[in-house]
Amino acid sequence: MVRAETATQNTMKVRKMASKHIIIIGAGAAGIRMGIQLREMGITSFQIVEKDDSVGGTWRDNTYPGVACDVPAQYYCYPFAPNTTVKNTFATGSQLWDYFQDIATRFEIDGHIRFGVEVTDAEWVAGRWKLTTTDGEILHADIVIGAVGRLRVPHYPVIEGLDDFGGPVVHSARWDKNLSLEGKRVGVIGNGSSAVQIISATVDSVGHLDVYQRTAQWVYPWKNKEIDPEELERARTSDSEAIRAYDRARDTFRALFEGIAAGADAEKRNAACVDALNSVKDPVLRAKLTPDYPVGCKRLVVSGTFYDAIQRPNVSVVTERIARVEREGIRMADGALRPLDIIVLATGFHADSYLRPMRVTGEDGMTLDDIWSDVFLNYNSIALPFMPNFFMVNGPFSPGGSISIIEIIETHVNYVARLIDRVVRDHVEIAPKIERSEKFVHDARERAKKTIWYTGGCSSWYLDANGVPLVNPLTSTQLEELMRDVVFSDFNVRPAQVEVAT
Ligand code: NA7
Repeated sequence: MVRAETATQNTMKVRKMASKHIIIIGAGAAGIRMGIQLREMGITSFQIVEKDDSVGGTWRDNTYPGVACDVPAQYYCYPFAPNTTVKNTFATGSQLWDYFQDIATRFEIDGHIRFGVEVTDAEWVAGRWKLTTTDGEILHADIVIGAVGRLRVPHYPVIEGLDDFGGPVVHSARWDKNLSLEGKRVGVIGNGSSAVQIISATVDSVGHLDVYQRTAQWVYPWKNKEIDPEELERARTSDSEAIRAYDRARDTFRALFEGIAAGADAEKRNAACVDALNSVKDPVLRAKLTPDYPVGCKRLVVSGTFYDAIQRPNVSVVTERIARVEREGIRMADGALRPLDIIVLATGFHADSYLRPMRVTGEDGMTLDDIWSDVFLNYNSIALPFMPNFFMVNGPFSPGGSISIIEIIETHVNYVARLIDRVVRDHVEIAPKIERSEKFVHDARERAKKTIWYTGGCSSWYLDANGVPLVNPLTSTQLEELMRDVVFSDFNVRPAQVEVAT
């Protein structure tokens, strides 16, 4: 096993840490990674509270047919714990769920987790955080880390009559494992990454598939190939080979997608998408599937199977506007009724939820809603003004879309670890200065306005209510650069109000 690199190797420096209690909210990829980091720092006085009954976050929640990660498996893993078990380019959702469960056990995180504990409120009271759970339990912590994930809260479309439908209605992120699509007339609303995976995985077994497409999507045709078994074996038996495999997969991914936001290196990427689209033989269908915005404006869908699936005779791409849902099916704006047995809502997530619906109240009674009423004020996506000793992983203006989320988590966790080190070592309270937070947000927004996400003229989950990206168009190298050094002068640092327990 490759050892985790940590920001704080010197355990002498952190001798007071046992006296600080830390609560991490969420046992997904970010929460587990934060726990590993704390243990590496010699901190064991932490607890991870998880609302559900197992670890794994998004890979526990998303169990729809065909669910897979479209970042190569050899790269979508912690760099110190390479995934050497997945045999194909892309891991399935359940393989990733297994991976994170295994990590939690191997790195002795399991014992720190309390399952079935959902935090509704976090309040800063006299120098400590007071957390309230859905059960009314009160928890106290000196430091809190929100590791709640990003695409977490499902977006349910507002469509008249949806509740009146005679059959099952299921959201892609809340799949019913007992639901069989075999031989059924299935309507999939949406055609993003989740829908495309569902369509490819179910086209052979459903009776008929209606794909209700509001906006055509670009699809990058990356085939899910088997990894050379000899290469896999080498990675399994040698740490250095495993790291090499990780590096190769990372470099391939970066070369393909890292330039998307800036519109860089677009020629090959665009040509691959256009070629894939041109594999659609029927000109009418091809026209329906042709986007009217540039490649990369929306999060690029990755699929080596979609165009084959969508051309099957039992699939209809429906572009007419949905008027309402009725007991028998979906009524279109042109008056036609499309009879259905099952409706699948592959309609995405509220990508701007972040910590919410949890309520957070910091100094001077300032709430999360107060500081996020205009823009999502925060510092480096990991800290919030007015919220001392409260940190986030993957907060607003984190990069995304064309970087592996695991790599972002790695960088954020290392940064947060250095703040925690300071809090514990010097027994202080620490929160970012308002003006430095404003500068971070201003810079991120201005940078984002130069990207294809903004200039491309499409709508997507990248954008806030004003149409400005909430996603930071940083490459992984730029993110590392931004977060290499903790600039403590950007923070208000003052002695802790609470005595150090000895
Ligand atoms: P996405 O990418 O947000 O896609 C949601 C899809 O649902 C998209 O095609 C939307 O159309 C469609 N949608 C949403 N609301 C409606 C309504 N009311 N009517 C019709 N169609 C609707 O979510 P995914 O779950 O596929 O993927 C999320 C991310 O997960 C993905 O980007 C990867 O990073 C992994 P629209 O394009 O808005 O017209």
